[in-house]
Formats: sequence, C-alpha cells, structure tokens
Amino acid sequence: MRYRLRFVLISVITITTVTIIFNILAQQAYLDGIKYSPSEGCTSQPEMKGREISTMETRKIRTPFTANMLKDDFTLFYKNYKYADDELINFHKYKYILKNDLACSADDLFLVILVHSAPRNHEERTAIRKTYGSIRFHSGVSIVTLFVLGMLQKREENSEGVQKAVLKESRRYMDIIQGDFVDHYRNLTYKHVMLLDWVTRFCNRTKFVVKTDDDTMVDPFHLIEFLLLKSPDGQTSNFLYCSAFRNQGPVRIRDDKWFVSYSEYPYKKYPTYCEGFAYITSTDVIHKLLDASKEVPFYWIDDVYVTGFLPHKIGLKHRDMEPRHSYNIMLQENLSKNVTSSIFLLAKYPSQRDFWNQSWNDILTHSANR
Ligand SMILES: *[C@@H]1O[C@H](CO)[C@@H](O)[C@H](O)[C@H]1NC(C)=O
Ligand SMILES: *[C@@H]1O[C@H](CO)[C@@H](O)[C@H](O)[C@H]1NC(C)=O
Ligand SMILES: *[C@@H]1O[C@H](CO)[C@@H](O)[C@H](O)[C@H]1NC(C)=O
Ligand SMILES: *[C@@H]1O[C@H](CO)[C@@H](O)[C@H](O)[C@H]1NC(C)=O
Ligand SMILES: CC(=O)N[C@H]1CO[C@H](CO)[C@@H](O)[C@@H]1O
Repeated sequence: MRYRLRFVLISVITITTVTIIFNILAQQAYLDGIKYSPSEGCTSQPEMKGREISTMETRKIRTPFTANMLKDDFTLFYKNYKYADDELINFHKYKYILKNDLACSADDLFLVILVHSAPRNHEERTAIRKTYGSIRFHSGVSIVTLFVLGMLQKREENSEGVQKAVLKESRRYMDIIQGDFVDHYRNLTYKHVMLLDWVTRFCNRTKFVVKTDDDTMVDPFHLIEFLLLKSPDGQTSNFLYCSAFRNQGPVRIRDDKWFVSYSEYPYKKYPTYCEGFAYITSTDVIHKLLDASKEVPFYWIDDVYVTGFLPHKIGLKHRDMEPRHSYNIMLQENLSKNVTSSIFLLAKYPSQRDFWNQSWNDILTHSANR
C-alpha cells in the first residue's frame, strides 16, 4: 500500500515537472519566433525593415500567445478593434497624388474597372489601354478603366524619372489614381482600401465595380452582358462575385514571399476570401466594406483583408463564379472559341503574356457580338 502511494506520488511529480519544462521551452521557442520573424518576413526587401519591425513589436504585445489561438477562431483577430488605429486603413486619411475623379462623370456610368498596378508597370498599362481598356461603351452602358498606384521610394532607382512619367501618363489618359504611400507588396492593403475610399468619395454613381490586377485580361463584353442579365437596371445590392477560397490559412513556409509568422497572425484559418486576380461587386458593397474597415486592424495580405475579414464582419456572403462566367489561364488551348466561357484571362507568367494580343483578338471575334 505504501509503495503504491509512493509510486503514485513520484509519477505525479515527474509528470508535473516535465510539463512545466515543456511549457517553458515552448514559450521560449515562440518568443524566439517573434524576435526573428520580422527580418524573415521580408527577406527580399531589407531596406523596409524599419517600419516592419515596429509593427511586429506592437503585434507582440497585442497578441499574447495562447494555445487557443491555433484554432480557427479568426474573428478574434478583428474583434480586437481597439487596435484599429492605422491612419490609412482605419481612418482613411489618404493623400491622393492623382485623383482623376472626372473619369466618373459619364451619366450612364455602369461599371468601373480598377486595376492594381505599380509605378514601373507602364507596359502593362499600355497593353490594357490598347485592348479591353479602350472599350468605353457596350449594350447601352458606359464603362471606365482606371489604374491604382502607390509611390516609389525616393532612394529607389530612377524614382523621380518614373514618377515624372506617371504624371505625364496621367495627364494624357486621365486614368491613374495614385496614393502617397510606398508601393510595395507588403503595402497592398493600403492600395486596396484606398480603392474603396476613392469609389465611395469620387465615383459612387457607378452601379458595379471590378477590382483586378494588371496581369489579367478582362472581357468587357462578356462582363457587361453578364451583369445586365443579373441586374438590367444595375440596382443589385450585396453582390460580391469571385472565385472564393474556403478554409485556407496563411503560408507558414519561411522562404515564401507570402510567409506569415505566428506573431502576425496566430490562427490556422482565414475566413472565406476571393482569389486575388479579380472580383465583381455592386457599388453598395464597396461602401459597406469601407465602413467595416474602420474597425478591422491592418493585415498586410490585401485579398484576405478586403475580401475576407471585411465581408465576414458585415455578414456578406461570397457568390462563387459560375461555370460559364468565370476565368481561365491565358494559354493557347484556352483561347479561340473557348474564350467565350471566361470573363477573366490570367497571365501570371511571361509565357502566358505572349498571348495577350491574341486573346484580345479572340475576344473581339467571338465575344463582342455574343
Ligand atoms: C508602406 O507605406 C508606408 C507609408 O508610405 C511606408 O512608411 C512603409 O515603409 C511602407 N512599407 C513597406 C514594406 O514598404
Ligand atoms: C453617393 O453620394 C451621395 C452624396 O454624398 C450620397 O447621398 C449617396 O447616398 C451616395 N450613394 C450611395 C449609393 O451611397
Ligand atoms: C477548347 O478547350 C478544349 C478543352 O481544353 C480543347 O480540347 C479544345 O481544343 C479547345 N478548343 C479550341 C477551339 O481551342
Ligand atoms: C499588341 O498589339 C498592339 C497594338 O494593338 C501593338 O502595339 C503591340 O506591339 C502588340 N504586342 C505584341 C507583343 O505583339
Ligand atoms: C477551361 C479550360 O479548358 N481550361 C484549360 C486551360 O489550359 C490548361 C492547360 O492546358 C488546362 O489545364 C485547363 O483545363
């Protein structure tokens, strides 16, 4: 009897000790993760470290680690809105270098296509202007295509020359919206929320808004017909149409460009969000998303922030792309007659970009008179 008691006692003490040591080690490993993650999160841009470390350090205090956070309870991320104190994301204090609000003055404005672009991507913008961007009117409604840019940092190569060229481009085409923040992939959420701000302030007469990237071709004929079918008078509301990602989580591979550390985002899953190449919304959704952004703390992956957290906060459901009105990869075998089944054609790689002009010709041949 006494032996058995002693055995139980020793077991309990051993287990407790092991548990305590394990916890200390785990905690230490987590803190190490925080200490080193800032530089690892942006290896390709060492000169940007300054600001990044400071955001990380505040996050360290903001999100004390508990095992609970590894679960899927991502609402905790944005429920904590006393930390929603970013001048741009939460207070919308955008300084527009280029505003071009006259672009929205058409009486029957139906659709605005807003294209994320970078200051140096002059060629991509030219290619868009020469193809789908040249279509201003179809089936009795007006369309306008504009580009959304940030600024190069002064110390970047030829930054002044590039900025001069951007200003010249804007004078000539009047289709550039530029904010004064640094154009960088870690700053895309600034660009994206600025887009919401711009539509709300300067372009709220449009019925629909499309957000896309400058490596994606839009079939404007298909797009207009599709939207007119859904809503002949354009009075649709709560419409958010995209290729929705469900049950996805952050990339945890350290060398990946999109690596997210546990201190930046301690949960396993994201809410449902849209694939980045494009989404289509009714204009009321843009206003509602902008409003929701007042209370959702900054998160650097813009698709997750704008098409994930914000819709989730206001209870807006994504409408999945329908089979004959979705997207495809810009490849030979997907072109010709097959272009008619897609609204968007993606050219992420140079080998796909080679088909840019052919895609447009195929759209003009097979889709313009559908
Ligand atoms: C993002 O923009 C801000 C404001 O311009 C800038 O201070 C910061 O360095 C930028 N971040 C990155 C990673 O470029
Ligand atoms: C557009 O702006 C006007 C004036 O600010 C406002 O009255 C109207 O409600 C806005 N439209 C929408 C759809 O929010
Ligand atoms: C359309 O796509 C199908 C399936 O990928 C392919 O077999 C066919 O050859 C394509 N048609 C044209 C005209 O390119
Ligand atoms: C694509 O077409 C435009 C004019 O429509 C032309 O200026 C450009 O050189 C063409 N690009 C290629 C790669 O053929
Ligand atoms: C819809 C369709 O046919 N998509 C095709 C585009 O091209 C790639 C590569 O050949 C195919 O895998 C897709 O199925």
